[in-house]
Amino acid sequence: MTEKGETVIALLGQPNSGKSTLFNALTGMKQHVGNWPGKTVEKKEGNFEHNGTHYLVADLPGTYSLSANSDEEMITRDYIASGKADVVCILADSSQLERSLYMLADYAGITVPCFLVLNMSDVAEEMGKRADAKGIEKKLGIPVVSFSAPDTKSYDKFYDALERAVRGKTAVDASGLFERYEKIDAYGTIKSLIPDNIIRGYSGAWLAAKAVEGDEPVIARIKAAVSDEDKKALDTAISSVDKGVVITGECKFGWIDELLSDTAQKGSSGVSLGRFDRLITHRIWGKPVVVLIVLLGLIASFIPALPLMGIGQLISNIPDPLSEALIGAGCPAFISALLCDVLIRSVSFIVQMLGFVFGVTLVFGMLEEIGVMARISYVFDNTMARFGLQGKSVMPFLISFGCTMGGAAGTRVIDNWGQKVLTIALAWAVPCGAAWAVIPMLSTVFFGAWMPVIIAVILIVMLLHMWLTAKIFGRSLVKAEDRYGMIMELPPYHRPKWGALLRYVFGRTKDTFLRALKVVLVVALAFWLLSYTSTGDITSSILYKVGHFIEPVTKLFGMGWQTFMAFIASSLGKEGALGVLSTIFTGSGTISVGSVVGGAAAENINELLVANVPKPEALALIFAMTFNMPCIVALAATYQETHSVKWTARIALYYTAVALILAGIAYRIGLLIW
Ligand SMILES: Nc1nc2c(ncn2[C@@H]2O[C@H](COP(=O)(O)OP(=O)(O)OP(=O)(O)O)[C@@H](O)[C@H]2O)c(=O)[nH]1
Ligand SMILES: [Mg+2]
Repeated sequence: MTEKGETVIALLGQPNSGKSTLFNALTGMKQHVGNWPGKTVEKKEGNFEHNGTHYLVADLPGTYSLSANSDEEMITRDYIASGKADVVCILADSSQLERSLYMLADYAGITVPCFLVLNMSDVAEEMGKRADAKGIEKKLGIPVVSFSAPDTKSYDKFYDALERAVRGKTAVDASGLFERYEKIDAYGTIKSLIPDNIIRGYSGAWLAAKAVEGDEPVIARIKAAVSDEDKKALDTAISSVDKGVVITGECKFGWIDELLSDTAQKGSSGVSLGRFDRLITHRIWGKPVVVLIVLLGLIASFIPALPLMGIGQLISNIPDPLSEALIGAGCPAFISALLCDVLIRSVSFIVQMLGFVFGVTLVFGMLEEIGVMARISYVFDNTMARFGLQGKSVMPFLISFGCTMGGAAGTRVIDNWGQKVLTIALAWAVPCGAAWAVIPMLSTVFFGAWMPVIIAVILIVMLLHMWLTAKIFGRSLVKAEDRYGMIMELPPYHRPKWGALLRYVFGRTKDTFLRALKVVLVVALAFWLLSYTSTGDITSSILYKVGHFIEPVTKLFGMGWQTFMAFIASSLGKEGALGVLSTIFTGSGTISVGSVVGGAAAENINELLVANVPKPEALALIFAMTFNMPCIVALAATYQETHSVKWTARIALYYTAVALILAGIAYRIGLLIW
């Protein structure tokens, strides 16, 4: 119970059992959900109310058991021992019940009240598997529900089980399991040496089983509570056990089998290798097929972009007539320029890019939900090992297509610090959601139908960049003996849940819109102010003076001062570049350099850009922006995950330098073409 009187529920379950899906449905929050294990890496809390009771629910990182193998498992165990949770909701995946009930077996002996949710009942049903929740409930003595977390209509069952568990303070009846433990020689001795209640919520039976498994933190706690003599007896008993984890594991699986013997139908086998799995795990065809899927996915992402690009272009036609009308109506030039040149043009840009964000999130969200992303990571496990990384590193890369910050945070499942830093360093090279919004749009503006070619080249450069970065940093970060692959398990396929997926995609698009609006407006406003002069002569503005001063240097990288300013702004967030472009190149009003540079009577911002920025320079800008550091937030996340100022700064400087070099190369190639 919290100070505010909320009842606290902890969600416990193996990775990918649906904890975050349940959490989101209960709280209305937006935790990352996807069909691969290890998404939630940090405890998240949220609130909800039901029948007048206020609840606080904690979404814990998924763990396979409650042993002390990893940070996540320790977080989970400590949370339960902290006494914060009034009730623990244990989730199991009904489509692979035998395996996923292992968590329940490992929980047995903990006295914090609990209930069991047999999630993914729809997936199980499709496989012909059926579990008798009532029968299991009778055997376990705790409330058991069988349901499907994305199906919000079926939540009555869930709330009912929750209330019964809280009211009845229900604990698992695991006598059958303990009987099996009793047959282990050392177990009885160890259990008799453990005083009562040394860790809140953990029974002597649970602690003894963990001690048999050789669980160091538990053994240390027991030793701290007993006499020297008992300590010696304990050591003798523990050292007499060989492969304790295997022995208790057999007890747990035996108990689960017995539990399910007359309460569950097995159905077809769980994770069978489908035709698709055989294809992508093929020695020769696997990788090309996977690369093709990603490329097709990207191309498909552009389809929803087209209508929004059209709308954005229409919006960009508003400022000119509007500012004329405003000035005609006696509105001060400053205000009219602020409204038309900063606000409306920024919105026009943002609407044009949102279509891409929507498309990429939808297509890749769907692939992730189905389980394709997990398979991609599986296919590249060996390749990753060659770069000194783990198969687990692939997911942060793929997440980085959406958001580099998410990618950096996702590296928390990588237990080796050097591999983690290297993964983040490489993830920076992956163009993020904001880049996918800005780059295709600018490429279309400048190069029309050639946009897909530019995107393809960017993807190839990205791979080369990652390869080079791994070569440069890999040696000092990852020792040769750590260069092994670590295969991620293949989750069963899921049919995408369209409702939840669309909610997620619209949510993401909305978040991006708001973020972009903020970044673009702030940057546009700042640069507009810097370029504002009362006389209307841009050459006397601060921006122009600074720009001209540095231009000899920026020219080396193929960029004039205006585009270079856009590059600088893109370090804050890729959308920032749009803010700069829209301010510096706007055609109306007094502050325009558009007419100064190009003299073109252009109608909207896109035409102004084309009139004022030569194609080679545009290409330079596109490469500079794409491979620039992703954004300020990604920089902060990198520091947070690496805990190293040195490495964060090193990566940031390296990326800035590489971006500029790539821009210089792109410019020179552009000169040869145009
Ligand atoms: N068909 C179906 N899919 C589900 C159900 N519950 C969850 N999912 C899907 O299963 C996948 C895993 O769900 P998550 O909620 O992310 O699982 P989690 O337990 O939080 O996973 P980690 O954070 O990685 O430990 C997602 O693709 C969900 O959309 C269900 O009842 N039926
Ligand atoms: Mg989760």
